[in-house]
Amino acid sequence: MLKHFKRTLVTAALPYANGPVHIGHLAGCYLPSDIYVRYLRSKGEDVVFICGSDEHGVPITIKAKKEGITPQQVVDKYHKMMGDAFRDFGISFDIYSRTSSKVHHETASGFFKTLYDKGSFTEQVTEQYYDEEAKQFLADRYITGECPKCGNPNAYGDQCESCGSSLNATDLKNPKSTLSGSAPVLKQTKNWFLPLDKLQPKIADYLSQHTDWKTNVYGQCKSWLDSGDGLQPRAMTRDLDWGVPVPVKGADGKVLYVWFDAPIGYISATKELMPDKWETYWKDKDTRLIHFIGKDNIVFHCIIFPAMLMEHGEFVLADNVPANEFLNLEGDKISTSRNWAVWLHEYLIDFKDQQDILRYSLCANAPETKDNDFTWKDFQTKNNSELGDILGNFINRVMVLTNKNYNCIVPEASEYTKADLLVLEEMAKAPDKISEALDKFKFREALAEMMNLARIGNKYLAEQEPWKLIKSDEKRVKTVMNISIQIAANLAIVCEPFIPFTSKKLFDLLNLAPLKWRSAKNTNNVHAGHKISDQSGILFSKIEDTDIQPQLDKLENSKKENASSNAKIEPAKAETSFEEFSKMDIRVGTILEAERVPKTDKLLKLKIDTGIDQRTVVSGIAQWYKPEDIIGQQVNILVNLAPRKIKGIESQGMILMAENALGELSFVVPSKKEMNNGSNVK
Ligand code: B3M
Ligand code: ZN
Repeated sequence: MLKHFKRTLVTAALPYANGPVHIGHLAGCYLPSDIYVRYLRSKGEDVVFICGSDEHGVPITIKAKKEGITPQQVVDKYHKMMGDAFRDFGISFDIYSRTSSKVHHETASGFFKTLYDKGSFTEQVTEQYYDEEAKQFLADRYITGECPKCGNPNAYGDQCESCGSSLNATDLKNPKSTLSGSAPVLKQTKNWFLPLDKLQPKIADYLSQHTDWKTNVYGQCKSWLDSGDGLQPRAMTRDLDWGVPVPVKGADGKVLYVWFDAPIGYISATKELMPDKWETYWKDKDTRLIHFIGKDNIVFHCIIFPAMLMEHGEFVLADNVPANEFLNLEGDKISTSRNWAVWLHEYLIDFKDQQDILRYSLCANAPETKDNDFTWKDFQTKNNSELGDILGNFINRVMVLTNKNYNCIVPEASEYTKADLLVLEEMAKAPDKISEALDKFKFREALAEMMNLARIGNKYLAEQEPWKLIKSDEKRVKTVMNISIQIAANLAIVCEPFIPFTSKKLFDLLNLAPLKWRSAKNTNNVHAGHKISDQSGILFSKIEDTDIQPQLDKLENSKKENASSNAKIEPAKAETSFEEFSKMDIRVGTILEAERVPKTDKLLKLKIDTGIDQRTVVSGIAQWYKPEDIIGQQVNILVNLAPRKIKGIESQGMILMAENALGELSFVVPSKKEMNNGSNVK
């Protein structure tokens, strides 16, 4: 049963400002939160939507090192880029703040101080990993090793992204510094710990009130609480120089753990947005707090942050944490470092003003209950067969018929037939069906219900055939068109949370000011006599194979680049002598004839002028060169290699080829043309 709250505070995970935004971010967290908030706004609820960049922590300093710039330059660059991408995709945050802001530093610092003064922390000198080469403690992502829980060999010092466990660096097996690659040493240092072990009963109690959470979220939380020794104390400070300084004596050179300060960023951003009213949103128990996140952030939002808030005592706790699973891309994990991603800013260059296609296809494929895959083929299908053929087609028919028959004036309906009453009833039911799904964070289902209304409209038109009836029963056509226009208007309302750009176009086509959710139950939002636009109603144009091929090519390139940059350069072979080398007789030659060796994929039979003679060589280059393209090609050929039979052909020598990491072959040729056949290579 949904409890009623006076207001809703929606947060979307603060993304690290260390790279541009990709479709995985959008599908996992920002799109569902935006849909939800737009829906609540449309219902006229009091809702605030908070986000911003997470600008602290090791992900930022690692990126700075990689790019050869300062952490501040990193966050300035990406904060702007990310904010722009979210805005361009219609992610309607009320504020997109950042954790390097003054308000945030003060808020996070103050929060820590409050807990410190209450005695919430235990001060402990522990042994932490230290990199002697880099002269630095190795917190969080500065250290990797084998996860003690699932065996993932690349777990971080604070978390395993494979199984979601939160870890302490000293839990890792075979730890390695990501700074120098060396094995770290242990060194003593003082930090402040949140005794999660002691707080476990309170946290367990909190979670037990939320058995209604998504099963993937509740299940994860439950398994931490129930596993082995239960929750463990966790350091809330770090020996690092980038972050919010620890505001107590004896903490020089230490900053707050990024997962301590980042969620407080939600509070700081609310403060910045509403300096006078923020407390109502965070402290009044009539606030419903909802965190939208990806699954790797569950432990921090469902256990650690609530524990911090409980210790503080003044704040409301999350009422729900609808975390999504991960989105893959063309069957492979999205990865920034491998450039295996669709970047939002790049998408908008190739698909200008087409945000809604991506919003639609990501929502239809949202990784709601399990990881899911985005493919360009599916993107094309979603556009062509759903947005275009169903929604677009319906709207276009409505616009064209109204323009043609009634000069854009909405005709009057007269008596309703059974079919009319039925369609009106179905139309009025649509918003509740969508609401029901959205209230449960079932975005895919909600989207399908939205599209279903367009289907209903299409079916109605197809059955009533106003284009035929116009000759025999003009009065009837008026009723049919009136009803169809009502469906179009209601579609404009209910599609707004999902595809807001299209909704806006639709209202413009209907020449209506945007209507709110409750109006979608009405069956007469557009009155007879109202003039709609005479513009074409084509909302979505076809996406051709040639439109998506460049995207697939881009990914193929990433794959190639990765293969070559990851390629192991073979170590040098054992030393040889000049005498040994001089035994090789290598000459410049020219290919005179070339043909495929039948029944093989790789082999070409070549006739080569070596300057000494003309001879036959069988060479494995057919994948890379067509016979007709290489007649006249100069080559280097080892002429004194003992003859060998290959596929029944005697091969008298060997062509020298360069081979790259992908196994691609290329001729090695003299760089000046004047090298006659027979010239020595030495
Ligand atoms: N920056 C992790 C992430 O970007 C982290 C989220 C913080 S939410 C308070 O996935
Ligand atoms: Zn693990």
